[in-house]
Amino acid sequence: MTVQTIATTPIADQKPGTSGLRKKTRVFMQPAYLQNYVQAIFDGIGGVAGKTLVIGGDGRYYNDSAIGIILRMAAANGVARCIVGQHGLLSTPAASHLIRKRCADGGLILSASHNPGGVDADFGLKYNGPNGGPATEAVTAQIFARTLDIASYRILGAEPGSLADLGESRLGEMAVEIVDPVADYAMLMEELFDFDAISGLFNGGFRMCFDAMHAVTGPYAREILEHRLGAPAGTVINGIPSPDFGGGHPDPNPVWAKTLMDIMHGPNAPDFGAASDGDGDRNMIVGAHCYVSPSDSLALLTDLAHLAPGYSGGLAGVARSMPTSSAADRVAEAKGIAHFETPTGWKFFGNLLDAGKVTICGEESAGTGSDHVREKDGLWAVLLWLNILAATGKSVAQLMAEHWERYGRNYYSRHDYESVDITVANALIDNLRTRLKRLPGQVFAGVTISGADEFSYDDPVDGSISTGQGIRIYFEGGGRAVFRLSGTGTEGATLRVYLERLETDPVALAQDPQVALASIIAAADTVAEIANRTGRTTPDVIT
Ligand code: G16
Repeated sequence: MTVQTIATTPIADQKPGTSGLRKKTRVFMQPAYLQNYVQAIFDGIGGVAGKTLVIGGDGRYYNDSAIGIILRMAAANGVARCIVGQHGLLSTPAASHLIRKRCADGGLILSASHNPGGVDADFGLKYNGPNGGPATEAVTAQIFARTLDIASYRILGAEPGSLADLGESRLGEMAVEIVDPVADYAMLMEELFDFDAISGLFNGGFRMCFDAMHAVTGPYAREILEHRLGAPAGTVINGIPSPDFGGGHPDPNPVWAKTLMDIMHGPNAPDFGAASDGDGDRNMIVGAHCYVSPSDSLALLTDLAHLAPGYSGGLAGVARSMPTSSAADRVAEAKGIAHFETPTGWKFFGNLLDAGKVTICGEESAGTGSDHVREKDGLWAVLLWLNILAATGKSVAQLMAEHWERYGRNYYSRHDYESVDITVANALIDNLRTRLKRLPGQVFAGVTISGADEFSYDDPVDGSISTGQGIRIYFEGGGRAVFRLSGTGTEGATLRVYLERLETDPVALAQDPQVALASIIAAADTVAEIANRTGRTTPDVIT
């Protein structure tokens, strides 16, 4: 079997975003596009000769073909072993777990997460390091630098075997091990949670609906919820992964998971609802007639995680991304544990988790996870909620009402303006940036600004500094608006506006967040000149 060295030239747009490289599928399918990026990863991490890599993806269109190319390139670059999920499937948290469990040197995860799949939709690839977590900023920078001076890539002149057959085969000198994508992950969940107590819930008639959104979590949720925990068949809906996610948008939020929201707000609603995204790392939690925002979910899990066996010793600390509400901070303060505020991107939690400074992390973008892996983990969050529901015997609505009574409620919402012209979006952010110092004291839509800055993060573990991580505007009365551009989109720019206000008045804890935040929303729109600059008067997505 011959190793071919193919001459190539740099491709300009291969700068990774918040979580790896995400582009239109047809862009990835262009000659040499994937190959250049894979070779840049291999070179950027210092070569892969003799190493073990975990490979898998969310099953979207082009997943199998891309894995075939990656395997041939891994073999040609001297990789000793590739551990691959059967049919090319691995959820992101399961891949993170496999890297850690098998002491692999890293992994390649093929996913564009919550973005739609299909030949005319999105594709993505990210590299995770030996700790199982997304590449740090430093490693990402090395990979990107390599994309800019790449001159050739190496590929084996032979096709790999079927991804369907469990077991080991060889591709050139390299071992290819096809593994059950679910088994190890399910075992880990059994170690962390009280499966007997959760089974007891289901045996007692507790009803749940889990929407796998035609994505990778389907097989995991069916095995764990229906087979191991005894939830009735049909508890998992949309449970078979499809290359275009059933034509849907596998983003677990009230807009894209509307089917589930309708079920949970309809007559005879189940006790508990949940959804996960394309690659299984995000989660949405909803009780009967009670949606739980990701920020509130993080706060509640921080408060009550000790009820699950895996966390019975308490938490070392909690970390949240800056745009996430500060609800979890108040829980941490009450418990006397550390809390950290990081930039958007799970990669920023890795050092804190590795150093044992935090046990639980979470983001407003529907991500929650713990030190059991180095990725956010959708099903983990669902199981922790189930464990808490079983341990307390309370409903989701009851738990949230009690939480808000004790800690106050951070009304929270994110407004997304999608496919905005990139120049316009950059100008909007630049304009805010240049006005930051002058904003305090100014009044917008009747609300006075009390402070404004741009978030910058000093990593307390490795001392690295990440600047330009979002514009923060604070309002008198305690409200906050954050402005940043998404790093995961593939079309134009997505402007994200994160809105928050703490309410502690016990009689004002049950409002619609859009109503409770109305003055902050108006002030944020006005100060950033959103309508004037983008021509948009309403956001495309409100969560
Ligand atoms: C990724 C990152 C998350 C981030 C989210 C949104 O999630 O892993 O840390 O919060 O993107 O990022 P942005 O606001 O830049 O679009 P995922 O689930 O897409 O991998």
